[in-house]
Amino acid sequence: MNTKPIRAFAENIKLHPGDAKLSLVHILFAFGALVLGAVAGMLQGFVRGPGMQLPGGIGYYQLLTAHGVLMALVFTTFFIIGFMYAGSSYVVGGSLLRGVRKAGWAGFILMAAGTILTVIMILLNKATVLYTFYAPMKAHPLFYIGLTLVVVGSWISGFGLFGQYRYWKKEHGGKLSPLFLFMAVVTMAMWLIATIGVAAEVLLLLLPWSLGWVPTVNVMLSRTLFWYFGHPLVYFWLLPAYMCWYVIIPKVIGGKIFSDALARLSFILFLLFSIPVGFHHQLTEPGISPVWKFVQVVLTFMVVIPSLMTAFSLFATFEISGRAQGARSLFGWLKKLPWGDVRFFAPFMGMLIFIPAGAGGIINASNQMNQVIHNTLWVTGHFHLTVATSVALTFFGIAYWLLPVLTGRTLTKVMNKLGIIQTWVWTFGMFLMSGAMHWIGLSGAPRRTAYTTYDDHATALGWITYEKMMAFGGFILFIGILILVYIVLELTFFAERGEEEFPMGEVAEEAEPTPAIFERWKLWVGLVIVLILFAYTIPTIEMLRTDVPGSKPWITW
Ligand code: HAS
Repeated sequence: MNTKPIRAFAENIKLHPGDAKLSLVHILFAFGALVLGAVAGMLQGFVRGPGMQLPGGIGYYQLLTAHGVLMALVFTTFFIIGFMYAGSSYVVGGSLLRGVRKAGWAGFILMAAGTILTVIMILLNKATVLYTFYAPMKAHPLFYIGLTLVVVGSWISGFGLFGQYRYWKKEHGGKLSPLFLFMAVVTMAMWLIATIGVAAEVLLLLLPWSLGWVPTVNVMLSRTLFWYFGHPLVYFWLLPAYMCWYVIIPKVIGGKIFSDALARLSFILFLLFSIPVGFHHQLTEPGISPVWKFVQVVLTFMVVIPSLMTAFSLFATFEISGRAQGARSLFGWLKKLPWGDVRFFAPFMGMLIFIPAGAGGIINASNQMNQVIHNTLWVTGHFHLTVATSVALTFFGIAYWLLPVLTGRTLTKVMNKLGIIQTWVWTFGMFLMSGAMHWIGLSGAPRRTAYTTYDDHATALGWITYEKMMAFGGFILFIGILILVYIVLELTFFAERGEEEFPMGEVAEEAEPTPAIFERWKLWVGLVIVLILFAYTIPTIEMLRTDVPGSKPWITW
């Protein structure tokens, strides 16, 4: 059976003040984490140079841990949940159920408490284990407990969104759900299934070992559980950016969503294929048979497909909207895009950068080429393009209109202009930093390594110019953060009062109806479980059965 997507939302939907407040605290907390993480990031860039020392005995790896945890785990998770709660409230008419709002608050409090605990442990130098917290490096138990609270909090928020979705379906006699809400449910479902891996890692392996209850840890199994979670984690960052690209951007450019069905299909494909692929982060590790690595590499190439579908859909949206506005020539529609509107420009730069960033991902996933780039700065360059540019610029672009919506203010012309400058600064800084990382990564410069010239080895000496370029890029990015903070404060507390549009896109009249099968959750979740069992059961049994000695804890800092 096919069903018609929602073609238009009611005029002037205003968010319930409780929903606006809930979303606002998430977004502001996210930006607070971003600022702290950025300070750590800039400082660690500077210690990549001869004779550079950090004050107060702060270690490079301690900064790197703070930077990774605050940026990759805290900034993203809080922003994503804040955005999804606001958008879901809008598409259900402006008010979430009271129980859902309460779940949102409970989730926020747990996540905030967990973050504070985790950050305290890092600042006390008791958890310098980087954001991947690889065993056998051992952190203080409170670090793991803090991270557990963050995950449990996010589950509660996710259950809130599931509850809202179920209620909407019941109220509307099973009709096709709003696209935004559907996407939020897929994102949180993927997150829930993925975080079971990291919860198992922490609760069954790391915490008992860190508390001294067991003497050793199965390193291979702990890493495997981490990457079972770690790869879908990157799609947990990406999918909310895609929500903006699919649903928000069409409205901002004065067009319509090209195809509701295509958008839903791409999200379902992410749900299916983003989890059983963690081995592509472990291609060089022993203890996993090459057959299972190969299987997961094949599945990795499956997860590229929904991104290619997204690219197609975006080009179609841009072209159709440009032609509807009078563009005639082959590329004339490009001129019709609202280049002066930061709500479009910042996410657009994110999309543009995602073309080389995604190509880099495909290189990483190719078994042979992975042997060249694994554990080098190339990988650091890759994720600064994907998450720190494509995703981050999209989140900044969202914040520029969402903050005024939540605070009852407007995105003034001056702030819009400053946002465009901020986007250029960010893109330029990242171009320098990430470009240098990619380049020296290819000649073997290792990642996760403090500055060293390896006894003045000629190859390592050749990296120095690029390391300076990385530091300079990092400094420019910090300027980008300062501009961003100014805009965020202005839009939250000082900008002119007024009504800012919530740019929620509507589906094009000529789009095909959407097959109802996309909302058959038992089918999709069942298939996800089958794929996960297929990709992980035998290798996990091998890891448990082989006579692995296990490792005692190491504190390397
Ligand atoms: Fe990745 C490592 C493979 C995407 C993040 N990745 C990482 C790490 C992070 C990360 C954080 O296979 C390091 C983890 C660590 O600490 O060790 N990655 C991929 C592949 C993809 C990919 C195949 N990664 C991402 C995304 C991330 C992210 C997205 C964050 C958000 N990655 C890997 C592999 C490794 C890895 C290996 C391990 C390396 C190692 O050995 O350690 C794919 O999903 C990419 C598909 C993307 C595309 C691009 C589509 C383009 C679009 C834009 C359209 C543009 C438009 C603009 C419309 C095919 C959608 C219009 C333009 C006009 C001019 C009009």
